[in-house]
Amino acid sequence: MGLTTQSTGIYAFVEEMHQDPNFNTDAVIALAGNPNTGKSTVFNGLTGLNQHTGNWPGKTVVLAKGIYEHRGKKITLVDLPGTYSLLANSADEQVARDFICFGNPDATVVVADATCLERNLNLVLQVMEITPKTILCLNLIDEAKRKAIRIDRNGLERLLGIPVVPTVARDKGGLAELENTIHEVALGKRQMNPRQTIYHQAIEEALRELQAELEEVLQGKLNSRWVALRLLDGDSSIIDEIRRYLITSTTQVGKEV
Ligand SMILES: Nc1nc2c(ncn2[C@@H]2O[C@H](COP(=O)(O)OP(=O)(O)O)[C@@H](O)[C@H]2O)c(=O)[nH]1
Ligand SMILES: [Mg+2]
Repeated sequence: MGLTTQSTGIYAFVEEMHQDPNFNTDAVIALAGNPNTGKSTVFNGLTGLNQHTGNWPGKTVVLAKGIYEHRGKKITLVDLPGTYSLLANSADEQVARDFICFGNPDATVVVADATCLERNLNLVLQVMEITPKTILCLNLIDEAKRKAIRIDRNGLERLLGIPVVPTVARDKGGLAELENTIHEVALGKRQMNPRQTIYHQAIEEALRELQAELEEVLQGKLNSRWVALRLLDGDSSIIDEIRRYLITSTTQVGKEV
């Protein structure tokens, strides 16, 4: 099956969301993370019963979106399928990737398991490569404590250059701070400066050349470094998706927030 935008229904989903007369939101937030990190617990903790579950158009991927209010702003959360990577080897990964890349979220929260941070950071770094508006929700802090794992939150924030919020989602611990952080990042009240992954010198040189050319074509619609990396990867599914996005984005996807 061709891995196309139509098959994942990204535009159908985003359009449907914005055209819904009841949809009245100030920011859309993507919730990503490895399976079993507590994503749905965070999602339920923030949105309560104010949510809707359905299948991603054209796929058997389950997707939930929900709304909550914070400091007078309506925030929409989209609970993406659990994924270990965004390199799109499966329908789940593709949906998560497409929403983060092409769905125009105002921020992306990556929920990570604090007991195995190293494995979870792979996805965090991939998301940071796509969007500077990335927040790390360090969940299962209670389990980490039980295993005598201590995480230097400030050190991690410094190293990654993104906000890090420790949570115990099952007890709603830290969710108030997560709401504040989402608000600041999504509404542009916090300066973001994510650390970039630096590749081998030859790759960095190729990236510089490609980026210079891409800037003109992309006109700020997509992150040029990320697109250049995908071109170097030669990942045809994402290249098709980027092409489709650039054609359709001018006519179809308009942000109304
Ligand atoms: N101990 C502990 N368990 C949690 C926490 N957050 C979620 N869980 C549990 O972890 C399991 C997976 O959570 P879920 O939200 O379904 O994860 P998802 O697959 O990422 O959506 C469930 O049994 C939750 O009750 C937490 O902060 N601490
Ligand atoms: Mg879940």
